[in-house]
Parts: sequence; structure tokens; C-alpha cells
Amino acid sequence: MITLRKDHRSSFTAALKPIVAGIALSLVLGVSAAVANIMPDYSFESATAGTTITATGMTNVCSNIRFYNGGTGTLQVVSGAAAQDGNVALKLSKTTESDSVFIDMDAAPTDSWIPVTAGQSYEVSFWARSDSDSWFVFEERGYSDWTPIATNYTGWVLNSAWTEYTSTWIAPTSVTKLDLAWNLGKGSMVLDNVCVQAVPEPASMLAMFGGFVGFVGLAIRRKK
Ligand SMILES: [Ca+2]
Repeated sequence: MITLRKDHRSSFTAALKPIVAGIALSLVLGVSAAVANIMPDYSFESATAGTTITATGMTNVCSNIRFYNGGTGTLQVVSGAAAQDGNVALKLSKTTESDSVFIDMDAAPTDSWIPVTAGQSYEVSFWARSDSDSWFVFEERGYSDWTPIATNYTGWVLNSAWTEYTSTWIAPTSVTKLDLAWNLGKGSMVLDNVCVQAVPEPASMLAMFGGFVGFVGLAIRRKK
């Protein structure tokens, strides 16, 4: 075992302090970077309040949002108290249950994508509500370039109060792009505040934390 003379111990501990502080800072920065929302215009604030779209087919709503109307759908950009976050939210409705009506969300500009890393876990969340008895199917579509690889479907019932819906999505092998879609099953839904964030991998977090604890333990031992 290495034995330090007393005058060396204090200088060694002093030298260690900035290293420990640096590791602690990188740990904090690593965590904050991992929880950043990678979805641009996640709250639809670039959409024009008061807009109503009833055209059939695909229509651009704002930079990263498209609305698909199979025939009986309507998309409204509602504002003020009708929004969950910021000033506007998107309201989707349809009159015929069998009609295909959905909101499609990818990264800005139109026809670009949310870039993801294959094998990485992502927490995907959004807020929604409805004034009527309604439900929807949420789609997480993984692509490799322009080729669809796998889609995860989740069905949810809507509540009259704003509710946060969350899902953990793992990008399958070879998937580099993510596209999200909200398919209205019945009635109407108001959508706002979408968040896509990478989940820190447990192994890397443990390694970082283990390294940090190791340095602290070393510093404590040197102090004795
Ligand atoms: Ca908003």
C-alpha cells in the first residue's frame, strides 16, 4: 500500500477535490443531457391559433406536424385556456368511427424525422383530454432511412381532465428515425406538450456512479 507523508496527504486531498467536483459535475450534466426533450416545437406553439382544417388527405399544420383526414375529420388549433402548455393545442375530431383520422409528428422541417439511436431507450410522453367519450391509438413508428422497421401500437381511453400519457420505447436494431402518430378512434381529443427523451442506460449510470463513489472513498481513506 502506498503511504503518503502527512504534508503530502493534505496536498493530495486538495488536488483530489477538483477531480471529485469535476466527476460530480459531469454526473449531473450527464443526467440533465439525458433528460433533454429532443422533440422540436413539442408544444405546437408555431401553429396559428384559430386555424381549422377539414381538407381530406395530408395537410401541414406547423413545422413538424401533419394532419391526415380520411374524410370526416377536423383539426383545430385551439388556444388560451384550451391549451395544456403555452398558448395553443391541437384538437382532433371526426364524425365516422371507421374513418382514418390522425396527427403525425416528426422533426422539423416536414418530412425530416426525430433522430434516435438503435438500442437506446426513450421515454415518450404527451398530454391529452377529451370532451366526449373517446379513445385513440398511439403509434411509435421506427424507420431506417425511409424503410419502416417496426411500429408499437398502444390504445388509450381519454379523460375529460388533462392526463399525461407515458410510454417507454426502445429503438429496434437498425432504427435511426422515430415518427409519432395519434389515431383518433372515436369522438375528439386535444393534444399538447409532447416529450421524447433518452433514458440513461443503467449500466453506464452505475459505472459513472461507481467511479464517483470510488474517488470519494479514496479521498476519505487518504484523509485518515
Ligand atoms: Ca402548447
